[in-house]
Amino acid sequence: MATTAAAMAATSVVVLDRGNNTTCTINLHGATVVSWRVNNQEQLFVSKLASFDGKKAIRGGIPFVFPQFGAWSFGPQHGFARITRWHLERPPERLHNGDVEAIFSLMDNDFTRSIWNYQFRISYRLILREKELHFHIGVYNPSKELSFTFNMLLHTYLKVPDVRRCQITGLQGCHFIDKTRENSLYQEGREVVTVNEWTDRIYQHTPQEHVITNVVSGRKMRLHKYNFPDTVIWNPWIDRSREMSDFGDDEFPNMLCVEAGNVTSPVILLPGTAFEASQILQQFKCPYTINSKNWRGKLTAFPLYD
Ligand code: TA6
Repeated sequence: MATTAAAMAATSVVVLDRGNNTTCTINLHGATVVSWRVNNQEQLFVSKLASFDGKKAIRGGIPFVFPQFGAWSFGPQHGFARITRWHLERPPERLHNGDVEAIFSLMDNDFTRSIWNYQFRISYRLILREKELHFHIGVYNPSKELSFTFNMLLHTYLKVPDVRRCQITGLQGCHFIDKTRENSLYQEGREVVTVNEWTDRIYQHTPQEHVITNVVSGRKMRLHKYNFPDTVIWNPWIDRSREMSDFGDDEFPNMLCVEAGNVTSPVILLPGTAFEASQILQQFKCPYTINSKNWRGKLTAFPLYD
């Protein structure tokens, strides 16, 4: 029986269910996380015009950018990983502590080699915890002779009630490439970064942690990253929204991209070696507003690991 597009689409979705209306849904198309619900509250933004045709990148959730960030003379913008079907290496499994884990993988194939003629293997392990989502990534170079270089980034679309009320910590003093001003280089002077216009910045050598305030229902999101030296902040505002057919003109106030990645310093992977990186998203409630004098040190009061 021919697999209908709908059946294909249906079988393209993997759900991690931790109970208590806490779930994470991954589309095998790009291994794109398309939903993360904590106690039935969606944490990620997916455009109402997003395409799920198994060809175009999904507009929202967490697309996986590899091996190129941005425009690419050899292939699609942001690489091929987000528009390629991944393999479900290990189906969702409940761990002893109640968390749920699944592993996805992507290897080179005729399509990827037609664009980027290297052997590679990526393993992408997702762990759904009570209020956290963990991402552990391994990139392996199985070649005996050839090294390759790559960018990698998790293009996280956070769902927010009003992006103008969000604040992002951990960028003060960092240099950034401003793609809204001819890619000129600047240094961030603000203790907390806010977004009130078209914003498209590549912050370099950022600290391991950012806290984003006023995400879903006024809570905070902590992004903890390892081996991802850069942080991209993006909101298309109205002008760029109109340029995207898979993004509603009125949707920009409800999303904020905070993207951990290797952008300005590509990774060089020697033959037979591997590279690892990880990200943890933690949703939490904290009585302290970032401006209140006594927040310092309070935001780290929430242990990442029990
Ligand atoms: O990550 C920010 C960015 O590079 C922006 O420049 C903008 O282009 C965005 O990604 C979306 O890119 P896409 O290829 O998904 O339209």
